[in-house]
Amino acid sequence: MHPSANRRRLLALLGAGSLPLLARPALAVVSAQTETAQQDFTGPGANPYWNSVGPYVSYPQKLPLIRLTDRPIQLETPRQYFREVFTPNSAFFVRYHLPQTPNEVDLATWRLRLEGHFERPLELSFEQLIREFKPVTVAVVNQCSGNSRSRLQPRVPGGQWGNGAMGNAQWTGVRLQDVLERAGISKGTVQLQFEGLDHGVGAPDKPEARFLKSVDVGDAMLGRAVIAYLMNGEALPMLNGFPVRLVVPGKFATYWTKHLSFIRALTEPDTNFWMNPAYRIPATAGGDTTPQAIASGQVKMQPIGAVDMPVRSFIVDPDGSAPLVRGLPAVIRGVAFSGQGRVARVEVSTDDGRSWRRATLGDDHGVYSFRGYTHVWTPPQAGRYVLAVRATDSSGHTQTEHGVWNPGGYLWNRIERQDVVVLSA
Ligand SMILES: Nc1nc2c(c(=O)[nH]1)N[C@H]1C(S)=C(S)[C@@H](COP(=O)(O)O)O[C@H]1N2
Ligand SMILES: [Mo]
Repeated sequence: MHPSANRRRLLALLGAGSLPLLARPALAVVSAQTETAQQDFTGPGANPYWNSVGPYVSYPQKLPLIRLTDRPIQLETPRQYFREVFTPNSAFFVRYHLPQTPNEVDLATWRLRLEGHFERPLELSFEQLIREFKPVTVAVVNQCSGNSRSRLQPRVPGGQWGNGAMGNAQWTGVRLQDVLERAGISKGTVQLQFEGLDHGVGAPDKPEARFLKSVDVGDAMLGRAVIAYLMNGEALPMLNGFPVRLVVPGKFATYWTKHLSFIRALTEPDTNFWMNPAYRIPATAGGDTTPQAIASGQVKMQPIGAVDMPVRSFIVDPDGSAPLVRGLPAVIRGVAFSGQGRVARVEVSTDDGRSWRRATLGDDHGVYSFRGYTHVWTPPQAGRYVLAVRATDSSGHTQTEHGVWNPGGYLWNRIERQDVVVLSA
């Protein structure tokens, strides 16, 4: 909608009597931008839209989600599904790199293959995975490295995600370590490579053909990883990796191989496109750099798997779509998480980050899960307010006003904001 149309509607809602308040509100922090209506653009700006802009499209086993691209399939989860701490399977985001993704998998013939430099190369059926290994369940956030990429300034190429390229689920499966022990990693193995059933066109050594991710054998992430066959207590949706996927607590989703069917023990480091140059971040504090530094060619890069996901928090309600009322309590709520430790504290601001109040945390579902929070706020005056939220994790990391920049558009975790209008009763 055109900004001035939005503004007219807003003025109609406020009524003529409130006009002076809108122009000069007592408490609200109003900049030249925020006094006009919300911008109808997802990208950088004072307070961009929460989700990306795109059509709502239904795919098999999915509610209408926001489509970024169709080949490969990329679907973003709309904001309202984060009212729950566990993201419904039917609303869980979808991200692929390759256009040909499986529509069905025959469990009678499907096998998880451990091949390459193992002492006892293995083939495991779905039934063997379920019956022969001890099941574990973990609550873990799956977040795309490029979640919120549309916020970066200057903008970078890649999927222009809003905040909905993430989700939290209870994952049930078997420890990767238990399966690896059965095969026995031979001496001289340097990395393990993971591959699913999706593929593309062209020669098999081209990035368009296969999505391959590898991890050093000594990497601690392998010890935490789970091969999941249930998601929130049900079979995985096809688009989220049926029949099994890798779950890597604390790490970005690029390592969470869907339809996991091949685990390869490699004697040489994997140099394929998806390891290098793709999914690399500057080896700087917070993965932060500048376009100038990148242009100079002096920035050392490393795989994004070298870091754990930074702490983030989100405002789910209020979402700015309806006014609040002066003197009536409103619940500010959302979710927070960190790959670097437990969520220790969530604070809410109703004055654009000038002062902060501690929010009440919801149930603790585990270190790597979303943690819900609520804060009841009774707006004292009519006007326009800017809400903000910031989380701190148990290792002392906290969100700041700084927006990270790197050429891949990864690691965004700036303090989130939401504009709200308060009417007099
Ligand atoms: N087989 C396969 N697994 C994959 C990918 C892929 O393209 N193919 N993409 C990865 C990336 S980058 C992301 S963000 C997550 C997305 O998981 P989801 O589609 O279940 O939300 O899957 C990961 N696992
Ligand atoms: Mo991703």
